[in-house]
Amino acid sequence: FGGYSCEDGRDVMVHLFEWKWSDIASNCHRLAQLGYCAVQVSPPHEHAVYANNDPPYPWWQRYQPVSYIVTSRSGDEAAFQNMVSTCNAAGVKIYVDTVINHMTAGGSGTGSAGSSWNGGDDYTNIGQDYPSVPFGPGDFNGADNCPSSSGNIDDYQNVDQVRNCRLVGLRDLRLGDDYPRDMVRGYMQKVIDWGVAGFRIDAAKHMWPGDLGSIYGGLSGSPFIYQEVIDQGGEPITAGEYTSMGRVTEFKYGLSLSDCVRAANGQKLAYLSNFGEDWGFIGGLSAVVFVDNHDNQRGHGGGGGVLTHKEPRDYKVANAFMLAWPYGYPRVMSSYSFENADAGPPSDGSGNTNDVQCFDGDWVCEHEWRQIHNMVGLHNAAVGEPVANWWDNGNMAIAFSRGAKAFVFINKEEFSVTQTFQTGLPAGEYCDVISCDGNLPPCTGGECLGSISVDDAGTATVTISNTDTDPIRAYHV
Ligand code: LAG
Ligand code: CA
Repeated sequence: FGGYSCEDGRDVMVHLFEWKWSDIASNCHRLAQLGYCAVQVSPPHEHAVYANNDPPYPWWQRYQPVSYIVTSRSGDEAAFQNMVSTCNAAGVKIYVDTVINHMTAGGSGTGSAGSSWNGGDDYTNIGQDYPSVPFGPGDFNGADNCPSSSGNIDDYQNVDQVRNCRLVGLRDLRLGDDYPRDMVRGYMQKVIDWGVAGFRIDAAKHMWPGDLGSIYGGLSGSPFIYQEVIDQGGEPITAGEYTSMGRVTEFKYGLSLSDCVRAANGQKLAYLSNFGEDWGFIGGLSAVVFVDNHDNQRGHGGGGGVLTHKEPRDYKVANAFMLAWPYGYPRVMSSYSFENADAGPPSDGSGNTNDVQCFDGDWVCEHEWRQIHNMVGLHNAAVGEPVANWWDNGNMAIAFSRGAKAFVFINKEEFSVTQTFQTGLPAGEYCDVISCDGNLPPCTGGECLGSISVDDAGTATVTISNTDTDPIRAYHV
């Protein structure tokens, strides 16, 4: 399940967080043009609806399943199927965010498809009822296998608690049993049969690897699987326990990269010369990497310390490095703006999500920033090429090539840096894709800084001032 197959020349996924299916469908041709391989979509299953929360309709209600009916805030089953077929026709894969560790919190209500739900008792498995699956009390982990007195996960050093007790009170499915496994497998197979290409497995750390292996093993259609395991060190459960079954999110990557870009916690850009396994990360061919995700950009899910769109200059540097560097399968985040960390997507007063309008002040659309999507182009042009011609000034200025296909220079010093580099590139003229719209002359658009000439020896002289809007230059064949 670790392999992903992209259309030729595309090798990056984008997370269109909280987008409606209709908006994704109408954007898929554009995403293909920008070089994206796949879209991670928000959870499509029926979810709890918290109209009376403050703020109402929080984003995290979608991480509380009510049933596996595909009707959510992003749209109904017909809209979902239309998105999948439209994107497949454009050569863009759909990856589903798959919430199978748990159902809702306590309380009761009506889900996004109109199903009733009841989270039952807070300490025991009395009263749990999800009739549209259906799940009842016997389908949840409980006092027999969850060793905490509250029924919740109180101690992340205790593996049985982490996997059998309730994550922030969410009713924890008994995935050691056949029936709950069959239900979640049925959901996954249903969307595979509609054309879905892969799954992000939410909260994988909270499920036993053997149970997940059993669920995946019953699927037909060879989906791509990547598992969310928040392993930032210091806990008994590690990302490596899951790599034999699929890829795994490498949470150390975005945190470490953000530190290097900010010169925080004793880090610096020069240290990135061996970024990857040497830093204690899982193998690059097992990793999904990202600067930030929907959780940690707002302080959830091991959050804090990562760069986000709220610090655009450094964020572009971090994304440029990620997309230029050959480690892991990169995921670009696409956000909406928020002040309150719980706030749902831009919507009307009844919680109906607005149509996406990039750059309208609500939808941030990082994946449409020239500096980011042009680096997706560089990433795709350099696939398979090793890092070469590494240069650094011992501190906050670095440069490297990807074989003879691409060359990148970053200067986060407080002063201008001019350097004659071995670029690795064939002789010729190249546009800077950070500031220009294309990679070949005539160099136009954006804030285009013009072309560089690479001579017959492969060298070129490049300057980045500390006052440049973006302290990055990037060139590729
Ligand atoms: C994940 N990965 O393991 C998701 O990436 C993450 O976004 C999910 O949590 C989590 N696992 C469960 O699927 C999110 C929010 C939580 C939220 C939860 C359920 O980060 O804050 O909890 O979804 O909606 C919310 C409240 C909690 C409350 C809980 C139960 O924020 O305060 O205890 O609901 O009522
Ligand atoms: Ca669990």
